Amino acid sequence: MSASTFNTMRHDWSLAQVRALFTQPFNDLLFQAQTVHRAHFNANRVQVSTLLSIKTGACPEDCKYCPQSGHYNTGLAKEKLMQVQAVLDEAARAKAIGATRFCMGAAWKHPSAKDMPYVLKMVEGVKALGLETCMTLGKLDQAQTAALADAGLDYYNHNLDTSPEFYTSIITTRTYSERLQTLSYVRDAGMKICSGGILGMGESLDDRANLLIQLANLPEHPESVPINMLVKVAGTPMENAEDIDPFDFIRMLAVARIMMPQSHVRLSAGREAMNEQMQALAFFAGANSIFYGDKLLTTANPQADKDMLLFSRLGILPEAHEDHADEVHQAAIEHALMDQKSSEQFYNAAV
Ligand code: SAM
Ligand code: DTB
Ligand code: SF4
Repeated sequence: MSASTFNTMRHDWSLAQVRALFTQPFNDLLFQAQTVHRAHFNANRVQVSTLLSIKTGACPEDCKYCPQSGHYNTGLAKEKLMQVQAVLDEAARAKAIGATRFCMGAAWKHPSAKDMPYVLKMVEGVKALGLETCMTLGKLDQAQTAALADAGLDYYNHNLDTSPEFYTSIITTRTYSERLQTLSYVRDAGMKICSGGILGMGESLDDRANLLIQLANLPEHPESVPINMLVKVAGTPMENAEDIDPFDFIRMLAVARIMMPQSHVRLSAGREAMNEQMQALAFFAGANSIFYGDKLLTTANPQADKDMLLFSRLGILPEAHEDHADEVHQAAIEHALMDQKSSEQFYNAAV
């Protein structure tokens, strides 16, 4: 491996090059990914974000993986846009358990003019709590993007989800180029981009490679790259999708880390179906962000205490944020450890 393997920010990846990354022996890939990771990050820090669904269900889009699509009957109770104060209460709770970023998601095709003022108040309020702010509201126009940036939104999450080639088998109500347009508005407005995809929808290795090529070949890499493992929800067309080989999922994280060396790669949805060993391997492959808190948007996520305990056993500390002292994280870890103290003997690498 040359020095340029570790330090160059490339935007010209070819399919052949990315296939070669994916298909090398597992240990070679992980070694390369971990080496790149260490050149850019503290390998023992993981960023923690908490998710909240601020508007749930009855979405007009037809994303085949999604429990919130109005096209499928998943038994999900639909809810209106939450009250601003209720969102701020949840954000304060997330901060108290050690999250540094609060991500608010809405099951919309795009925000409406009537909803925008409330959404902007949520951004301002969450920011005032000293948390980083992230929203995922669907497609944006330029004026909405500018308004969110003015309100202080740090990150906008808008996933490409899969390769351009496979995309039309998954979603027909929004085009790939509309997604790229929204990302370009977000970048132009000066916000950070969070964009990634989902594995386990029946995509090929080339689809995974082409998704990463789309992301890495953007003029600037997304600062945050969520890699989700499909959460199979009954009632969606993907409820019986075949399980992905866990090693192939780890390979995806490792290749994302190598292609976007300075981005946070998030081990996102699907952790409920992963054991601790797999999650540890994911961190070794260069994943350095998780969704933290008992719920994703509508489905379950590992208990916060369980995550802190895993961090502690691995000697990982949550990544600090300028407004967020390490003491908050330490308190969350100690709380998790106290719960375990009398019941188990374990090796705590963090103390
Ligand atoms: N409605 C907005 C949109 O799609 O742009 C924002 C919310 S949407 C739920 C955000 C992302 O969640 C999707 O792009 C998809 O990547 C992810 N997601 C949704 N359902 C999922 C599932 N069952 N498993 C894994 N990821 C999922
Ligand atoms: C992302 O990439 N994953 C998150 C977030 N961005 C918005 C959403 C995961 C949703 C999983 C299914 C659910 O809980 O509804
Ligand atoms: Fe709607 Fe987003 Fe779900 Fe697609 S992923 S159905 S746009 S909530």
